[in-house]
Amino acid sequence: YKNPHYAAGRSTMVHLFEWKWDDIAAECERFLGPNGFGGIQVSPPNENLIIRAHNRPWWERYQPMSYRLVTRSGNAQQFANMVRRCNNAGVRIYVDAIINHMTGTWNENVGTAGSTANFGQWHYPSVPYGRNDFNWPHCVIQPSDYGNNAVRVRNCELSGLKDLNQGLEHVRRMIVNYMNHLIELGVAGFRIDAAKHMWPADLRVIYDRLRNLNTAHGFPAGARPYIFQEVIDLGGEAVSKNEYTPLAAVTEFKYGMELSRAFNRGNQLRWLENFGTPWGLMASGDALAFIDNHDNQRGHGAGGNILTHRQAKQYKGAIAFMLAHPYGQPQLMSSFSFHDTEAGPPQSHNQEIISPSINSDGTCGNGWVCEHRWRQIFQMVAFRNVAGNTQINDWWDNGSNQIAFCRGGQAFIAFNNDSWDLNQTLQTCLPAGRYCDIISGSKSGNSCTGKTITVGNDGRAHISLGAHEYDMVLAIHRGTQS
Ligand code: LM2
Ligand code: CA
Repeated sequence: YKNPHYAAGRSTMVHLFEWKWDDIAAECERFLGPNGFGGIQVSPPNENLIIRAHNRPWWERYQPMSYRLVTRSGNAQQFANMVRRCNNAGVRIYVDAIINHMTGTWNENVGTAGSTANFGQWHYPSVPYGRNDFNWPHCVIQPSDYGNNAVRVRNCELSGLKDLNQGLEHVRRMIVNYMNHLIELGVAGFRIDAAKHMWPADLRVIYDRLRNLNTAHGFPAGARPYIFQEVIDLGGEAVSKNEYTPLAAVTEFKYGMELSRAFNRGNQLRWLENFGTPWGLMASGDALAFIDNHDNQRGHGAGGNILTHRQAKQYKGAIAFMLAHPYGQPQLMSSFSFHDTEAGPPQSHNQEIISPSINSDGTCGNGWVCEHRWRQIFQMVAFRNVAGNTQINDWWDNGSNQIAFCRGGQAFIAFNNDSWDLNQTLQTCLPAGRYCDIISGSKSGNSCTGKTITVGNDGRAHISLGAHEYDMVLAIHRGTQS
């Protein structure tokens, strides 16, 4: 469950938060496929409660009404069509699976597929679930439970969301049927929402009942779904990420926290030389690595001082480090802009999601940030693909916030997060020639729109990164020789 089964030569996934299925299909064909992206985490495709009282907040999608594939992102046919088109473009789809709970109690009780429920009776007829399918007697997780009571963290309600009992055969069967339906449609795996709130032994039973990935969608015979379990573990809690790594991959929240701290100048970049397990991170092969996610970019989840698109220069620095460093399976965040932390995606008067528009320079409009289309980010996706399985070598630092390293003989990157300029002749490990920096510009025909780096016969090149430049990174690789 730890292999994402990307198409050959691909290595990075992006979370297209709240995107519609038709728009994702188009994005696979026009941008993600051609630019070497490996996969997409999509918002929950199953029916959720419509919450008009909060003007359709993003978090209504974390309140399941049933496993019918109808949401504001689209219907079952549109979902199936998206998966097929993305797989054809070489881009895999991973589903955010909400299997810990159903909705909370609300006055409104109609879902996005038209289902109704009786919250007071724990009755969800469209699954169906009834009172006996939930943990009983019901209780609500208290903040102190996280420190000392794993049973309550697993068996009580997460902020009032009705807590399913995954120990029961009927509940397991409903969840497995839902996930197997998605596998049949061609998805490559799942994010397991709120995994901390479910028993590892129950999850193991569910995972083991999943079918192999669909060979008609290009997966090898016998391939198991990629599963990354959402467990927020920054240390000191009753539930540990180590209980989940024996099952499948796990979200490594410490990763983005530490890189955000470093690129915020709360820690010197030179210390990143041994970034990984010495920092308390889980083993590389177990980790989904990311800077921000849909929760902590708006103060939900673990929160903390996480870098986002709003602090663009530092953020692009942290993302470049993530994509240049071999640790984990990296995931990018792609956001809509917001001021109100509850606000849902851009919507029309009748509360339909408004599609992103694509500007002539390739960036997005209509309220969508599309970090994945920023030149400094998507060209680093190609960098990671070119770097492949190489490790870090020829690490250089100035004893402070200027660092550089090679990925085998494939790629080279330098960072300057100091308040003075970087001007150094450094080993790039690349064959002699002229290379285009993919941060200040791109390769265009046989020339560069940004900096050109000349590598000598000894592999060395003069590298300059001014403290006040637009970006703090310089990156070249074998694919950018001009
Ligand atoms: C997750 N991971 O474990 C998601 O990443 C996170 O976004 C989800 O919370 C959470 N688990 C449940 O799936 C979000 C949001 C919460 C919101 C829930 C449910 O962060 O604030 O809670 O979705 O929509 C909302 C209200 C809360 C209310 C609750 C129950 O904010 O005040 O509690 O619904 O109706 C009474
Ligand atoms: Ca639970």
